[in-house]
Amino acid sequence: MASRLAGHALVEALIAQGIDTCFGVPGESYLAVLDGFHEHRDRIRFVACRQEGGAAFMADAQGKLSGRPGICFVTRGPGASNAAIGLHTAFQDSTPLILFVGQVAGDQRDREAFQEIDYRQMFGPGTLGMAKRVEEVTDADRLPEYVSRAFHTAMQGRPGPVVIVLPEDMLTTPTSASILPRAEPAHSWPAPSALADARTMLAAATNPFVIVGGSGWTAESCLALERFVEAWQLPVGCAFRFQDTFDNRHENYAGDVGIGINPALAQRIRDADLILAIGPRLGEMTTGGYSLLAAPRPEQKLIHVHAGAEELGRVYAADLLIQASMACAAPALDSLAPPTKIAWAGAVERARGDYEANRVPTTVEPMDMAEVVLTIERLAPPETIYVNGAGNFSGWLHRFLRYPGLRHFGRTQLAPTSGAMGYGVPAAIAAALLHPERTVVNLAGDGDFLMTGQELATATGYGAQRLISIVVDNGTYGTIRMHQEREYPGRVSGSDLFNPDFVALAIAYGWKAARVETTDEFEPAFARALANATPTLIHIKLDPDVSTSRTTLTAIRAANS
Ligand SMILES: Cc1ncc(C[n+]2csc(CCOP(=O)(O)OP(=O)(O)O)c2C)c(N)n1
Repeated sequence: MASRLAGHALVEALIAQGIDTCFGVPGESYLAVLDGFHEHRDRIRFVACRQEGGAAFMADAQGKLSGRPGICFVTRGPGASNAAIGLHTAFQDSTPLILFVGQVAGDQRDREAFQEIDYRQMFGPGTLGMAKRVEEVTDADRLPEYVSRAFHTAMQGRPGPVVIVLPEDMLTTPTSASILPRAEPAHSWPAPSALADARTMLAAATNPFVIVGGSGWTAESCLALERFVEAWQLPVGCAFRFQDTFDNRHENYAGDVGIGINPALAQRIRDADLILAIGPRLGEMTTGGYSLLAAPRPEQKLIHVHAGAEELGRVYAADLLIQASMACAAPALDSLAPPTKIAWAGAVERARGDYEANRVPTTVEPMDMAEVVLTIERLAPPETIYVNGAGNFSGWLHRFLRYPGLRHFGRTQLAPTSGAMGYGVPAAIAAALLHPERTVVNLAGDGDFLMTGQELATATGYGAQRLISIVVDNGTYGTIRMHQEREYPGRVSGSDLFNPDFVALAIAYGWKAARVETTDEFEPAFARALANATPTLIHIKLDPDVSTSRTTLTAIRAANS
């Protein structure tokens, strides 16, 4: 292998891993890598973002959409600090991601040199940390080894983020190291005895319920899941922010198990005698604050299937733990023959009835967010990718949108389990840049949107198309206002927002834009946005009293008085 700068070798290693797009903000600490991107510009592109938080969110979206690590490059101290939110989001979402951080040169090390940080300290790794692995490459000849390890680590077991630290002088060192082959994640199959136990427990149940989610699903495994729950007549809920794992239009789908859960579904889960959790890590939002499933020992029997050994038994002392990757778990479950008589016959229809009833909106004047979401679903192409950040506005998507299920079009939901505001704009832009053939719709709150709104420039600069960002402007950090009205009625503090003219702002960034103040105005505005080649922002004015899809601030105050 001919000698070249280690910075160039790193870009070659990424190309060998099948990466054609990286996100980042440049820094003088990794100029040799940027030069490598120039060298190989016909095979890989570096998308220069406006803030590292946005770049890291974009890489998270890339990881979610591809199932392989999303790639983010940032400079030392300030850049890495900005990127932390994306790393944390990828950790809580179990998204494969690799964050490359430029670092001071080796001969400056440990002096608190310009922008120097100890990234092993900063990012973990730890069980509550921000990264699965943090490594610093000091030997240019071993760079390919570190890249290969990072890809395996990010994808295997419970997927997650890995940080690789790149000292400046290492990147400018010539190396003739060979690039290692593309990393494919190792899969684990359920042990036959565990599978037999699962069948015994399921067959003995009277009222079982399935919760699916987490990373590592493939179209084939989702199809196998569908066959399994059909054969066993099992109702299925999707874990928080993994609502696209199972087709929401399927008759076995019972709803999303997360914030703002359908009360009837919550009751169904409490009443179940067996919960079969396939893939989710059963976090706080999916378990209703560890109350639907009491931690550490739930009332219901629990079978927990997860790819990461470290995740099994971490919160719940389950009755049966099965370590398997989702690509293998679902086909294995699909091989289990159901009993001839199903004790819970009719449960699917009852659960589906509750789900359908929950999708019937109560009319709200003058702007009905439920109608907005139903209109989006009616008009948008079936393979549309839906994106949201964090805030009460996202509840309308969870309740009213029917995600197709990733067996049809891969992932159609990009949303942060971590509840990171600002996720939506950059994640949507990444989706649009990576999948120009698909429509991308981002629903954002006014608070959420402006955390990363400057990335609109990235969308324009890199020619994003079929991208629609809808800003729900209620002039407040509405979620916080809701909590304030509950806990400290009438004492509004720190939650009011001053907003710019969102339409003018979007136009300034080269987007098209429209303002909508009544429900009727939304459909034509959205239809025009779908027809636009350029990205389009739709600014929705919403009365701040309309707090969630279920309640108003007035009702919360009344309940308090
Ligand atoms: C990065 C970040 N900062 C703060 C919060 C706390 N937080 C959760 S929701 C919320 C308000 C969201 O406001 P907005 O986007 O306007 O949506 P709304 O709740 O009004 O629908 C805040 C501040 C958070 N989740 N993430």
